[in-house]
Amino acid sequence: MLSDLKHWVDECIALTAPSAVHWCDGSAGEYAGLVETMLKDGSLVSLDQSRHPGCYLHRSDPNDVARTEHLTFICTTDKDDAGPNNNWMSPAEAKAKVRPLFENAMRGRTMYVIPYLMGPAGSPFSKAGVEITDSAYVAANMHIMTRVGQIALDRMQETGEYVPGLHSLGDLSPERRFILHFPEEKLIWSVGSGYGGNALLGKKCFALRIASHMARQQSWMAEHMLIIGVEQPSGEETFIAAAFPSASGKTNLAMLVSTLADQGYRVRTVGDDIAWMFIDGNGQLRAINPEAGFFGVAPGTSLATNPVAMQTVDKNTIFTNVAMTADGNPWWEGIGSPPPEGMINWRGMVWDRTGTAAHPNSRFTAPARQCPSISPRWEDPAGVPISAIVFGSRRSSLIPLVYEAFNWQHGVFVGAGLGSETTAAATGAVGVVRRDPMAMLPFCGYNMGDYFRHWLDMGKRMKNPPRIFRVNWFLKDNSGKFLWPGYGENIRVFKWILSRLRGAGGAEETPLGFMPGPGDLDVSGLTFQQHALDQLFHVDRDGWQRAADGMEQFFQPFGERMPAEIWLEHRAFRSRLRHR
Ligand code: GTP
Ligand code: SPV
Ligand code: MN
Repeated sequence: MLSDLKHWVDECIALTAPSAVHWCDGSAGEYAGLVETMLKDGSLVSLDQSRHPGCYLHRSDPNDVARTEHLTFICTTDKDDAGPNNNWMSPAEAKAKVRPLFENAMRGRTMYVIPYLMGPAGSPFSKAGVEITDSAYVAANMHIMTRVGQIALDRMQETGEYVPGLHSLGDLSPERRFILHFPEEKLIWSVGSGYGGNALLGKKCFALRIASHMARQQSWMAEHMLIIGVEQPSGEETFIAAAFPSASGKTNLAMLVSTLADQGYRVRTVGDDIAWMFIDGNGQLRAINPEAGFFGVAPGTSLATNPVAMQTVDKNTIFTNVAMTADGNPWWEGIGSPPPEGMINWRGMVWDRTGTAAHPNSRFTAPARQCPSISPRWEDPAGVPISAIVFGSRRSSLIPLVYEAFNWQHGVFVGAGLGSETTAAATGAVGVVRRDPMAMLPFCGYNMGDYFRHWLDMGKRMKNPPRIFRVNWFLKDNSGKFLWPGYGENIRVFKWILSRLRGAGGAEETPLGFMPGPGDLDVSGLTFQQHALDQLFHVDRDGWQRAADGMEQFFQPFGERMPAEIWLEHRAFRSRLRHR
């Protein structure tokens, strides 16, 4: 196995011609060396070490600040296997086109070879990858986001398997940027970007796109989901997985500080972005967090909205594209303090107060183990049992605060029809509603018709499939203000969800699903106008018919690959909207 790895690395050396090769061992000393290298070459700036020990700022190229979905490809032999949800090139065409961009790309640069493990040590569900990169920033981030070194080599030796990923910054030009996935040979090529999901290949490329393809073949699931444990007054802990599109609330929900703590409701963090889920011998769905850190959105994070994240990023954190105060502290819009004089913006220039000081997609990379709400079970090799799946998204109108699907098949339809307003996490327009099934549109490594089929099949293989819920924290009133306070108050919605799981929670049947009736949602202590509550649970039948049109338009191109069950649910939904 390791000779196979050596062979691939030698090939990459011949192709990219680095001036030095460094095999990463994942040690603290190695991380310190990476930081030192970057401080010297200016790609990291040291923040105030007395207030933020071990914290640094990286400013990426202004053309390289978010995932670039239009430059991301699934390269399968048959175009239909990638599906209408993906950009496609044949493997041969992709390699012919992109290989020249790797030729001598590392000349004068150090090549880092990073063996990494996705998932906890000792878990049968964890998987190894190797990323080759010419970016010290990527290597340092991989140290935080994954488990690097011998632990990964051991796994490769045991299983004879790893997912290779070749990455080069290239010249950072979007004209010569490609993020390529070869699911048939489980290979990743990424060139021309040093940012987040484009460059940290363990994350979206492996743990979602390649892993989703493997998961379908091997009957498990790789999903864009957070994982939390919710404790209720009895002391019992219920684990829930929740899918929200990029920059739409996963990290915040994963770190929720309950406003109902005095009633005994509390949340613990297992993961904030990705869930790998498996059916155990008893037919129970279980989830692990394949990551070891958080790559979270900075703007909007404050002591009021997410105190847990604020504490998590106090130390040992790499900030990317945030602003910096004159005294060397990180700053972003929504941090909770007014912008001080002399601020340096994310471009590294004195901020003249035009535009935002921090980039809207500025982020922090922090180790999960230093998160105050981290669950004692976050590295449980057996994973945690999942009792409910929640789909959420960012919609300023139409979608009520919460409802429950009638059953698994209906829930799969609810997830498949998910629409969300686009965010700054990917380049392109922001605030445009698009279909983003299961929050996986940018991340499903194969035809989504087959993906819906896989969801339906997985439900049949489980003894008690998790109940499925839909939430929306982002409804706005006519003046553009959020109707729901969100953040820590979202625990109220989870209190209702838990009561539904126990068979105790009241609900009314609506065309959408089961919704809390009057008095079923605990809003005690919140100052709410009745009409605001009415809006949070309003079912706009005409608006939903138009949404059903949008789903139809999205589903149609999948043709034969679209499961009949989804169309059946679609017709039943339309009919409920007309009649009930
Ligand atoms: P990715 O890391 O891109 O996958 O995003 P994410 O889903 O983890 O999103 P995150 O939790 O970082 O939230 C993104 C933005 O939504 C932040 O600016 C938050 O402040 C905001 N947000 C999160 N939860 C809520 C909420 O309950 N209400 C409102 N109004 N805003 C929220
Ligand atoms: C997302 O966009 O969903 C992220 C950030 O979690 S990135 O790693 O850049 O994909
Ligand atoms: Mn994400």
